Amino acid sequence: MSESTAAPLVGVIMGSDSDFSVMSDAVQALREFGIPHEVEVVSAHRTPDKMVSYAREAAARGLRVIIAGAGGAAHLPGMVASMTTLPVIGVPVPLARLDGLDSLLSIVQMPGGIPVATVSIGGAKNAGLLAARILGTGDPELSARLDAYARELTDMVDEKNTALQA
Ligand code: RP5
Repeated sequence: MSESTAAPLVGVIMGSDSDFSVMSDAVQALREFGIPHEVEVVSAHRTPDKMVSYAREAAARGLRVIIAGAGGAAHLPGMVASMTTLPVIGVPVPLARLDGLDSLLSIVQMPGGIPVATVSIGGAKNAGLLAARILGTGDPELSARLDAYARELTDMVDEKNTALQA
């Protein structure tokens, strides 16, 4: 399956194009694993109708995971999670004020029943990798590549330890 022509499995959305410098790490991770994805600005506050239709139509369009990043009053991930049963991964985007703590607390403190898997402040890379792991549960070939990636990380630490001993 070609990443560029296949229907997207992961939707990467963000509250503003100003979030893309952070959210691009999620896109990069998805690219590395050849996972078909789409990227779009969807704002809970500036485009509320679009947010509703995006969330409600996502599963029927074939998306399997949504990664939603927002900063400040970061309502996007939680609102999207309230309108779909797809797994939603929230990325707290750090803004100039409050260093992203406001974004983190806005996303992580969801009421019981509406889960959002929240990564660290600015942790879009892990959001992409978590989406890959979710998809990997039903895709042995992708799962094997995730195993290989984990081994690469181990090898890198081993090499650094070898260098420290030299
Ligand atoms: C949030 O407001 C967005 O997710 C963004 O992090 C923040 C600021 O948006 P801009 O004013 O830069 O467009 O909704």
